[in-house]
Amino acid sequence: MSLQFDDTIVGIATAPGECGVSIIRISGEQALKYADHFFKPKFSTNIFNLKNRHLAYGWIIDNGKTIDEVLAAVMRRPHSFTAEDVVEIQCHGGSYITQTILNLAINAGARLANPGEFTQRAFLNGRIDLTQAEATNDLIQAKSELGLNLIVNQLKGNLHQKILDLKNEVIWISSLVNAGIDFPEEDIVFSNYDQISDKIAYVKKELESLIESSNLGIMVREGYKVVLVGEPNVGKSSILNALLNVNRSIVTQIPGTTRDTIEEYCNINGIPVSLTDTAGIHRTSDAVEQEGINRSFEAITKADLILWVIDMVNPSYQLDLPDHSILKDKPVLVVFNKIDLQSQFKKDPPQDLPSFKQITISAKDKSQIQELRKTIFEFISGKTGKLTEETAITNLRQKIAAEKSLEQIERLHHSIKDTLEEELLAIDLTEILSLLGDIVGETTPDDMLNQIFENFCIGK
Ligand SMILES: Nc1nc2c(ncn2[C@@H]2O[C@H](COP(=O)(O)OP(=O)(O)OP(=O)(O)O)[C@@H](O)[C@H]2O)c(=O)[nH]1
Ligand SMILES: [Mg+2]
Repeated sequence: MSLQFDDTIVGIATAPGECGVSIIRISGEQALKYADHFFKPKFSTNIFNLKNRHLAYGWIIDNGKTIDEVLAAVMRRPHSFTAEDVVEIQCHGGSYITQTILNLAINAGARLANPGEFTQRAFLNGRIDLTQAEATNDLIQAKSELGLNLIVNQLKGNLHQKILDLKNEVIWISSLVNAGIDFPEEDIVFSNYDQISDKIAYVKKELESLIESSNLGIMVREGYKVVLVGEPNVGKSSILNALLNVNRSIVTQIPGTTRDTIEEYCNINGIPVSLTDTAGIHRTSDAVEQEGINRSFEAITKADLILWVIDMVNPSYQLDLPDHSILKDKPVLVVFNKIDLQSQFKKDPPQDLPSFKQITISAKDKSQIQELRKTIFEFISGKTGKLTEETAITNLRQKIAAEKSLEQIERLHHSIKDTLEEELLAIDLTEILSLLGDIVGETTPDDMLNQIFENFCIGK
C-alpha cells in the first residue's frame, strides 16, 4: 500500500481539561523517531525495540528532567488506525502535562494535526472508505443504542460492502455491453437483454431500499425534533420535565416564566428525541419577552413535530403565530393539559380542532405521560418506517449520492428498453459506477472531503 503523506502529525486524542488519562497520538513516517526524543521505555533500550501493539511502561523526559510516568504503544504501518507508523502515549490527564508532551513532539519535528486529519489519513491511505470514516465521527456522537448499532454496522464496512456488491453487478453489465462493442456482429447485448434488464432492476431496487433506510439512519443520528408550544402558563415546561423525568425547566404559576428556548434529549424506543421548551406565545410589549417569543417561532420552523399545549381549565384555541400556515405544513399533536383539574373545566374543545391528533394528560400527576411518549413514537415511526439495525444510509451526503445513482440507473432502465446502442449504454454504466463510488468516497472531490473532515474533533 502506498502512503500519501510525507509529514508526521501529532494531536491530543482525548477531551481537554482535568481527567485521569490523556492520549497523545503521533502518526507518520517519523512517528517513532520523534517520540524517541522524549519517551524512554523502562524495559527496553529505546522505542524502536518495542514490540508492535504492546503497551510499554516508561517516562517522558524533557531536557533531562522526568515530567510524567506513561504507557506508550507503537503501531507500525500498515496495522494502525491511519495505516502509518503510529505512537500513542497515555499520560496523566490535565492540560499542562498533555500540552507539554504535545509541544515536545512538535519540537521534535511533528506538525499539529488538523481536525479529523488522522481519520482523513486512514481514508486516503485506503484503510477505510468514506462511510467508515464518517462512522468513526458519528460513533462519538451516537445518542441511542439503535443509533450506535447502525453506526457500528457502518464502521464494520457493511454499507461499503453493499456498494461494492452493487458496483460488481454494474461491472458485470458493463462487460456484456463492452463485449457487444468489441464484437458487433455477435449481437451479445440483444441476446442477453433479459439478464441485463433483471440486473438493472435489482440494482435499482437495492438503491431504493438504501435510500428508504436513510429516513431511519439520519433520524437516529440527528434526532427527531419535538417542540412544545402554546400560550403562557399552559404547562409546556412541566410537560418537558415530565417527559425527561427531571426538573430541567423552571416551572412557576407566573405566566412568562420561560424566556428562552431550552433543548434536551430523551430516548423514545431507541430514537433520540430532542425536546424543545419555548416561551409562551402571546402579544407583549416587553422587548425581552418578545425576543423569547421570536425564538419560539424559530423553533417551530425547525420542528419535526409540534406539541401544541392547551390548558383545559382556561382553553384558548388560537395561537398568535406570525404565519398560521406553519401549523398546516408540520405534524401537530394537540396536548390538552391539566386533566387533574377536570372539575374546573369551563368548556369543551371546539369541533374544528380534531383535524389534529389529540391527547389529554396531566403533567402535574404525570397521568398519560407514557401514552404521550407512545403517541410521539407513532409520529416518528410514520416517518422512519420499520426500526431495524440493517445496513442504512446515515447522512445526507450519502443519501444525495445514492439518489443520484438511482436517477442514473432509472435513466438506463428506460434507455435499454428504447435502444440497445452499446456505446450509449457503456457511457451510462461508467457514470453509474462513478456515482456509486461517490457514496463510499472513491470519486468525492477534495474540497468536499476537506469539508467533511473539518467537522471532526482534533485528534480524531
Ligand atoms: N394542576 C395542574 N397544574 C399544572 C399542570 N401542568 C402545569 N401546571 C401548573 O401550571 C403552571 C404553569 O406551568 P409551566 O409548566 O410553568 O407552564 P408554561 O407553559 O411553561 O409557562 P410559561 O413558561 O410561562 O410559558 C405551574 O403552576 C404548574 O405547576 C397540570 O397538569 N395540572
Ligand atoms: Mg415554561
